[in-house]
Amino acid sequence: MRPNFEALIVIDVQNDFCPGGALAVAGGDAIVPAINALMGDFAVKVLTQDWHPADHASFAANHPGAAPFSMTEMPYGPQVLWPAHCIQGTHGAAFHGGLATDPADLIVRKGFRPAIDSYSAFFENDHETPTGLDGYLKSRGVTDLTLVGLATDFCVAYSAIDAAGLGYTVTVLESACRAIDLDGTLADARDRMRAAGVRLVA
Ligand code: VGL
Ligand code: ZN
Repeated sequence: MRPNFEALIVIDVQNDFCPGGALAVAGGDAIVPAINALMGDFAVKVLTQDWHPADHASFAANHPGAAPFSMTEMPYGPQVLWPAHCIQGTHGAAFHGGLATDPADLIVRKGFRPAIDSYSAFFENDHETPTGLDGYLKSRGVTDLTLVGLATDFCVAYSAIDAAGLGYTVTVLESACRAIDLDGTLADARDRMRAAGVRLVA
């Protein structure tokens, strides 16, 4: 068992990010057995859940004429317009059925404010509005994080970079992650993670 100062953060292992889902990540379901095994190793285990209202501003369908995967400008900066996904209470928003959710200490939902997307488990995309996860981890004395889940180049990378900025020692276990990889976003995210001091482990 790992020491109490280490936490496993499982990012967005939800049906919509798995094959057959609305924003499917290739091989998204293949990481589930490895994540379940890791849950047994860590004393502190947190799951995150992308959790959007149907009128969420990150959905292309809520921008007349906009194509999925096109870009728009939000008050907080550029934003990819996604196919509608992880709508609160739907099957797509539920965790993958094979994921061991019972061992989790905490489930953090994010992206529930209609006007702001939230890739990171720590801050929304305005980089200011906190989710509360930092306070939870610090109050439990956690200093070291291992991140796994979906998608490497969006929610995992944003979470890892924010975590490093908040002072955590951060490892991303890439074998237990899968990427969306829109036109080079994976290579870019790996560079940005490394530059932020995140340790990338195969
Ligand atoms: C994610 C795009 C939109 C993710 C969430 O979990 O990486 N990506 N919402
Ligand atoms: Zn989302």
